[in-house]
Amino acid sequence: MTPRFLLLRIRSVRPQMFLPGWPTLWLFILIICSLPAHAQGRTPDLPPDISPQAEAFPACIAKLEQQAIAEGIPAQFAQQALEKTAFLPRIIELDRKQPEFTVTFSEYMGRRVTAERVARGRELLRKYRDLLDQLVARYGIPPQYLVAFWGLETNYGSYLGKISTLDALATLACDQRRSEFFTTELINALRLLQKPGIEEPLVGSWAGAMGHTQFMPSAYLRYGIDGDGDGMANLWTSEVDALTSAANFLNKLGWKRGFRWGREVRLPDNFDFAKVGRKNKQSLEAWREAGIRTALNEPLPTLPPGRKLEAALLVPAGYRGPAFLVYDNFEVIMRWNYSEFYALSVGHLADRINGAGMLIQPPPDDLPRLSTDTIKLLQLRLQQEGFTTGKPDGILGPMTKEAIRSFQTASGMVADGYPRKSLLQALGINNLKNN
Ligand SMILES: [Ca+2]
Repeated sequence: MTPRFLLLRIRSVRPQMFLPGWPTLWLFILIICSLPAHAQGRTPDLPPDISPQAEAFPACIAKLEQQAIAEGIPAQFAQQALEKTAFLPRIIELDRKQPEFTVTFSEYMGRRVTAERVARGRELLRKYRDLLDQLVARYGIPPQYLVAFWGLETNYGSYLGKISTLDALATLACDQRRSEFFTTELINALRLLQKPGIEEPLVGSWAGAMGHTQFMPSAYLRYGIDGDGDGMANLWTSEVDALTSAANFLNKLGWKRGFRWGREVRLPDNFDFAKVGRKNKQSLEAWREAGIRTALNEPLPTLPPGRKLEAALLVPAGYRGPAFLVYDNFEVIMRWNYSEFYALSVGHLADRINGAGMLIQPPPDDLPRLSTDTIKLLQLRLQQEGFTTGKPDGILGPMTKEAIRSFQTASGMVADGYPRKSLLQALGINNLKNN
């Protein structure tokens, strides 16, 4: 179901001629006023940069249809499915929208790993215990991780998204920004629709992800599994299919059986923060020798002979916040969603669902939320000082954090890659009144 406000379809309303009495007239006025703008005969106001795209949409759809046919979708099927698609201007707006402020680790995790979500996750772990035990035996993914992904993606199926997937993908395929990616996903959605039992309307998020674990069409096609044996992988209505498919997906992404995602750790005093970052991997033994212990101040576990583990150290809220050693399975989680905060939240939620307590070292909540303009300025200044950040985009990504760390090392600061006030001041950024 597509929310009506998202649709750009201009219809005319032709009220039948009649002579209304007052109550009927009021009812009539009420109905007219409650109709969306386009149903009232007015063209919705589109931002000037989206308007040409809306006009070019029919031609774009015709081109996509030809491409789909060239890639093996039957012509009549492609035509019938695509001719109904609508351009959704709101999706272009959502896709281009940049957050005004960066989100701190404390805020990000605080919103996703809530006491309620942990409690519900524990209930579901019990409810699906038999299935989850079968899945760990078959795919190697421990139960708590599957439940954690489910919790983060759709709050255990409580919001699957209601936007037409074909409309969403067609709109994004006709936008220049990531056209190639979404064209492939649109054609894969058409392939998916040819599977027995899968019918329009496909629904999901505004970016085309579907079902309990929010699979894109390509992932659905490649990794979707009919877990309950009814003849089709239905990721919208079958929790069994969704959990089985998620286990299969993580297995194919390279999950290492028998290993954790990582763990919270405790750093020794005077720790050298130049070792922080996903690129600086060392063996568990090397980290132990560097003085790192578990968050409960116990020695890091020793691995059985013959097993090796490479780990990287992350301090997502700077040196005053929690520290994590992350293992190979952390990279697997990032292949699902390329975000360190996301992967840390999956790992921590999985631990909590499995009975663990809160972080030993909570992230400080007094860190400033930096505006994207401030981050852009920071990136420019770092570039001017000779530290590569990539194109200044206002996003505090891995490259920018790496540049901050290099600058901090060169200036004798704690090199944790965190943009605190002293760092900004050292780069001549003093005006933080917008933060
Ligand atoms: Ca099924």
